[in-house]
Amino acid sequence: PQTIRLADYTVPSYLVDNVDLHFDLDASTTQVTSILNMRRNPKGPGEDCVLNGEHLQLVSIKLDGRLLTAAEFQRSNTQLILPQLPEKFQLEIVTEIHPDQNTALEGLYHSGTLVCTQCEAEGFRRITYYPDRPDVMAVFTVTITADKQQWPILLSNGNLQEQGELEDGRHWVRWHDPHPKPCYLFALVAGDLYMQQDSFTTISGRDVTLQIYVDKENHDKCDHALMSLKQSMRWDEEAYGREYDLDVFMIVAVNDFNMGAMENKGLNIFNAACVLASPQTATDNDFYTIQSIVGHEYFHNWSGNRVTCRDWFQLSLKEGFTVMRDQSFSADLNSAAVQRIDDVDQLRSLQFAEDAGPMAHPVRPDSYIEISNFYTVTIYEKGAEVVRMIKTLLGDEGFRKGTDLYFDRHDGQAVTTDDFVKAMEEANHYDLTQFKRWYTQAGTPVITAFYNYDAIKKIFTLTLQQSCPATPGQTEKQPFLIPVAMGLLDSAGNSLPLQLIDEAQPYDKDTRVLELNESEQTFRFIGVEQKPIVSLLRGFSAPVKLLIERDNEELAFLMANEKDSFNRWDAGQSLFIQIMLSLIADYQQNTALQLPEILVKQCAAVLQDKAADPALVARMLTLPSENYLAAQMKVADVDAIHHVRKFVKDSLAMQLKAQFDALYQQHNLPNVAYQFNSEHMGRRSLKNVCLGYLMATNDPMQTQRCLKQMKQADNMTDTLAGLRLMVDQAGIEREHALRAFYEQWQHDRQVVDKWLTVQALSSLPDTLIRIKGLMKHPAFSIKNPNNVRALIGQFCRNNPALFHAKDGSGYRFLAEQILVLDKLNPQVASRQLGAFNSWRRYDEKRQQMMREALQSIAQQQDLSSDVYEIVNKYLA
Ligand code: HT7
Ligand code: ZN
Repeated sequence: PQTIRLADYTVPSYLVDNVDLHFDLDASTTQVTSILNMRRNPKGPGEDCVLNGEHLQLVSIKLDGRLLTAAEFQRSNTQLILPQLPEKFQLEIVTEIHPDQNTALEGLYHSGTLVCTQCEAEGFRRITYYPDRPDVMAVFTVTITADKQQWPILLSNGNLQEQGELEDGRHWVRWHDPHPKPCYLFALVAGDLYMQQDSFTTISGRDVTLQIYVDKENHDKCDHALMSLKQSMRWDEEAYGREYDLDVFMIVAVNDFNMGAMENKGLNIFNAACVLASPQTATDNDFYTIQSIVGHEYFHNWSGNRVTCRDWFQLSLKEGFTVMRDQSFSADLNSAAVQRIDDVDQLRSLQFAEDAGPMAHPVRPDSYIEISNFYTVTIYEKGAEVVRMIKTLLGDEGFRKGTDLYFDRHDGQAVTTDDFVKAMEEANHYDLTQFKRWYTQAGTPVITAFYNYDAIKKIFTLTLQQSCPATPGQTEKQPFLIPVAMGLLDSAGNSLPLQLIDEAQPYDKDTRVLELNESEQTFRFIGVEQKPIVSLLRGFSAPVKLLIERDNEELAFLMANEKDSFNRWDAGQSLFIQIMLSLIADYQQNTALQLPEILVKQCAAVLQDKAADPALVARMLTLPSENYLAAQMKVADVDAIHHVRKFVKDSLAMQLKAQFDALYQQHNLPNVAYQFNSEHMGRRSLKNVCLGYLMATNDPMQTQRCLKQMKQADNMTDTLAGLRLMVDQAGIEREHALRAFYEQWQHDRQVVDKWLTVQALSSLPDTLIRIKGLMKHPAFSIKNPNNVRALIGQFCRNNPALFHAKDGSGYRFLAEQILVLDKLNPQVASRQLGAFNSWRRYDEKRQQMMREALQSIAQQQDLSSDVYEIVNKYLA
């Protein structure tokens, strides 16, 4: 496979003004006729017109109405090259494709009884020959002809223009999208679906029809997505001044989908798991995720569709910015503090690991082999942090000025991250030259903080040093511009002044953003009346690791007194980690474990804080994951981590049993009907965290309570929380609970996936054997990405103690599955490889077994470019 480099980018040689697509739909052979009105790009580099095309059967090509002979073009497995073309011309290309054989789920494919498309990033080339690159934007008109009984609903982008009946039981529709778009935003759906409709009046008074299409049995699970869509449309008007621009906005739910959802213009296609929700079948987390994904895809209408990417190296231009937008949306609609904690938790567990591993890449990568491998947490989540830092530096108003300029200046264009930054700079007269290193340098910067207090001069001196570890292909890093939001606290937890030594006026806020732009910088604060406790990176103002020496008492103080709720939570997490790492060292030296009293005291205080938001309390009481603890160690000791984490949980449970019990009862409201709102979600999450601790006491009464909760619950959040806890206890009650759950929910795909996941995450030693058994169960299909992620993916990523079993069985299992998957669906196969990302951080024996597993994959002939790229980068 070939490496594609940003440095080799050239503008397209030919442009497409408009395209007329005709689909004669048939599940086994669909004929696609594409009429392209094209012209030479005066700025283009080449004479030949190169069209991409893969897995296509070419039927005919006409140039300005004349049928071309085979001698007049060249064709390979991936391209169609037409030499000697006039300045302006029309091409008519007829191809045949086979949706029912398409297990890769790219291009046009079958999912159950419907047919749909997925074109991002490079799927359109599996439909017809076309310049499949985002900087070729065209106006699309799409005509679909299909059997009416089989596919009564025929959808594509834009507005419905015409439709009609044909004699042979077929019908046709024509869709027109007036907004020029790259072909990755093309979509088509044909199915026999239920449709729920609503409407939205935009800020300028235009009525937009909203439609959600789902399998008929899911007719009662559309309300939440529809509500989320309306919330998103209003929010984008209010927060960014962006209005919707077509007569209709459609969402279709499909069961077989490689990712979460896709922002095709006017016709979003969603993984069914990211749309369908009812209290009985979806957890609070599902409801929350659906709201944020519906928002994310809708926000792409401006950040991605109206203004798109020039090339795929600019992917974060749309993804990072849109994630940042969806995070703000969720924060505005729910709890901003909880949103920030969850976002950062995810970033630190997943993106920091990517940045520290063999696939580390900048937010704007320099090269790739397979672009599908770059839909990463770095592009999405770190990309969002980069945009967020721009907002922090410019302030809310300045940022809005920048986005207004960006959208207005580049509407209808395909642009770069540099264009985005330039709009921010010009709208604010602010130089972001150094800041742009966040786009080009990979790796997680480390800030080390030192401080000193001069009690006589009342001066507090803070020294910050920054460095960034080497990453593949980048050994030396230049200093970043890092916004460090900070504050100073006195011994009672009150804010101290933040006036710097060279400033004439006192600083008037409790938090100030320091701009760290050198390898080392010192900040002197004057008028500090007592020795302060410094709080750094409030709200996690930059995606960095912070090293600051604090003893347990100082962390406990911050946990109790810090003003910023993110940093309060973070201090608690640091306290857990500091204590757990020290217990791990004890365990490794066979020293008896003893839980420090301060941790029990702090957790008790959190449990007793009547004024606190239950959602925050739930997060304060949640221990860092085994994976995150592993990432804090030089050599990850799987067994010690597992043992110590369990020891801490069990000990807290035993010592604070009465408090957990009281809080469980306070927040368990069996007679109150389910509501999706922050208050109720928070109460449920806290109650279920308490139940988790109570189950750790091994008291049979708690097992009964857990079973009772499952039985009485009117919602999936409480049912599943109970089942999750039950599967960790061997015995007849566990088997009974699992069987009853499956019997009740076997007809619901999303719930069955949850049933697979709870079993994949079980800590019982026979889990892998059971997983292999479940793979033969009628509920599981290796061709369905959701099934694969729910069972194989969850086991390999989130059950570290068993995936990293000493005998290497987890590693061999994953390698075998990847080889099977690669033949069916390369994108899903290469994603699963991610479980080996940190393989070099384990002990020698495990490293050797993981190397062997990776080599067994690398040695296979005919690997997809997806798996080839990842496995070779891991082994390099
Ligand atoms: N922009 C969408 C990306 C996507 C995708 C990429 C590769 C293969 C399949 C895919 N399905 C969707 C989703 C988003 O970020 O909004
Ligand atoms: Zn996106």
